[in-house]
Amino acid sequence: MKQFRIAVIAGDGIGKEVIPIGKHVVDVACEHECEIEWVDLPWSSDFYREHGRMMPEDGLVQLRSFDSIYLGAVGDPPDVPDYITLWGLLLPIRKQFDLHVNVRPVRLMPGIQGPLRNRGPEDIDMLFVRENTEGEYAGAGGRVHQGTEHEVALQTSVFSRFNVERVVRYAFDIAQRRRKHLTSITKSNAMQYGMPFWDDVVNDVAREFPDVEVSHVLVDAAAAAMITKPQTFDVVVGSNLFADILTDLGGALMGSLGLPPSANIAADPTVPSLFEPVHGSAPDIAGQGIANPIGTVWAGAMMLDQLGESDSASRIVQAIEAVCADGSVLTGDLGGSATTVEVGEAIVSALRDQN
Ligand code: GGG
Repeated sequence: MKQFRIAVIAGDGIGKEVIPIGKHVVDVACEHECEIEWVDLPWSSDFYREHGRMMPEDGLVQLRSFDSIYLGAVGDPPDVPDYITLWGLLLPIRKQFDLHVNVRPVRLMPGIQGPLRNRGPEDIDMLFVRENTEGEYAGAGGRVHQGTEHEVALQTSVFSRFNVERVVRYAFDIAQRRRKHLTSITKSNAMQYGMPFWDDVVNDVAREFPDVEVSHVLVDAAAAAMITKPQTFDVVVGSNLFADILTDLGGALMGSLGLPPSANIAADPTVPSLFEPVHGSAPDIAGQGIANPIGTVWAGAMMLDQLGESDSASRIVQAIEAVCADGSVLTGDLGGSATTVEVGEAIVSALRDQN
């Protein structure tokens, strides 16, 4: 039986409530296939309050030895500023481990009432590939004359050919195995250096994939088209910030931001990849036991898939589909009244029903 060691960072807010559900579902899904040693790491805003940092000094060294990282959510505003929580934990992991792409499915699940009139699961089935280590999140910039009326802040986007090329190639490769259409998100009309460069790289890589049709769409137009003609999107590739924003819109199209998962994939397969729900810590509902655990459970399925346990991964996604289609055990964000734990139990029982 295969054995995996997984680092668990439940983090803040609802992360602490949804992660135990995800772990349990993953354990049940692969109970005859693999054995998982979960190692819980208390790295969070509470850890920051106690130690003045989001993770220990050797945190990244500790993480390196795991097969995967399973993360809930980070953020505890206004007590701890969001830039502290993100730059103290999630972003250093993405950068240090070269988690070059962030794969985010946007699917309307059968049985879920999305916000768009007359649109069903056949209309909303996209896969976002988000550039994940540079772009607008490169961390290049600074503040000068701080605290004076002459204060200036610079936040510089960074696009390197090496990185954009491999991210775009990753997206083309997936598009080739799906409906053979790739939408590249741009803003080359207003951002006259980085974005025409991005478009050039997409066009260069496109020559390796002649069977994949490519559309270049301005980010603002893409946001509108995701609402007015979502069926035109198959695989979508975008910069770090653009794809982050559009995938929150994607979560809304799915009916709730509690549903979408994400996989931060390491370029080097010997380095752990990181799996997390798209949503954040949701302080407004934290501690009430009502958070939707589906995004986290689905992220667990993406983790199993990346670890080579694709049957168990598919079974989890099927169980999620069954719970959504049934519709009787859903959390409040999806119009139901079930608790986080009850949705987890429903997914486990759907898994058991497959046997
Ligand atoms: N699920 C992890 C989490 O808390 N995400 C919220 C967030 O703000 N993430 C930043 C990002 O993905 O760029």
